[in-house]
Amino acid sequence: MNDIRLVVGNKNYSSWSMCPWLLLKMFDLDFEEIQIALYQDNTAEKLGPYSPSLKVPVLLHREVTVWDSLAICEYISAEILGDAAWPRNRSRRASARSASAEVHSEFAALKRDWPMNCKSTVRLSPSETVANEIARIDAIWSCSRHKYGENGIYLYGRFSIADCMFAPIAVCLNSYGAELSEEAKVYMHSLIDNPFIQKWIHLGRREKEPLSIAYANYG
Ligand SMILES: N[C@@H](CCC(=O)N[C@@H](CS)C(=O)NCC(=O)O)C(=O)O
Repeated sequence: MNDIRLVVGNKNYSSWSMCPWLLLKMFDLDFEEIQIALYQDNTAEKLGPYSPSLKVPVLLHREVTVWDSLAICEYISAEILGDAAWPRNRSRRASARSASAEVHSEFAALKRDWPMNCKSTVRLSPSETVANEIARIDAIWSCSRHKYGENGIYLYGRFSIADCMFAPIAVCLNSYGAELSEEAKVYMHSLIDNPFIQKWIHLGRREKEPLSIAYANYG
């Protein structure tokens, strides 16, 4: 059995699963992926043995279980990568941590109204609340790129956990056609063009499970 196992949901719409999956891929860590289809009659039964929250993602590393996307990314960085998944510099690191936590705790309207759906081809007009959230994301992206991005194409130059946390948001903003500043658009495309994100989208589009009622509006 592989030392590192990651339990994920459907690639088509499990946005949180994408974050640690991308981190493991970007740092070339060998892991076993256990995929469980969400929103099926037997989903809870299948998740039960792995996930205390009955949600995905979950990381199983030797005897350790970690659930929740950001905690998993933190764990991988600290325990497996020798801290390499955060910027080294203290102020960059503080900014990257704050932005990652903000993805986790904010943007409720965007997550509800513009859920990730790799198959979607519809364009959406944002409500005022969603537009305000997109403007905040644009500001984080533009400001971080401007202030910290000189050494690469990612938010803090070198790839970090912050990019993992924003990856599903980039997929949503790209597929639903969000209006962004030039600087934010360039960063969004750096994520969308990432070969692992391309792979995730490609695999998501091939999945056959029906969309849940929650996502039916966007099917
Ligand atoms: N805060 C959690 C959220 C996890 C979450 O909501 N996962 C969704 C899939 S993206 C899930 O498992 N949903 C199943 C359900 O709600 O029954 C994280 O960041 O991992």
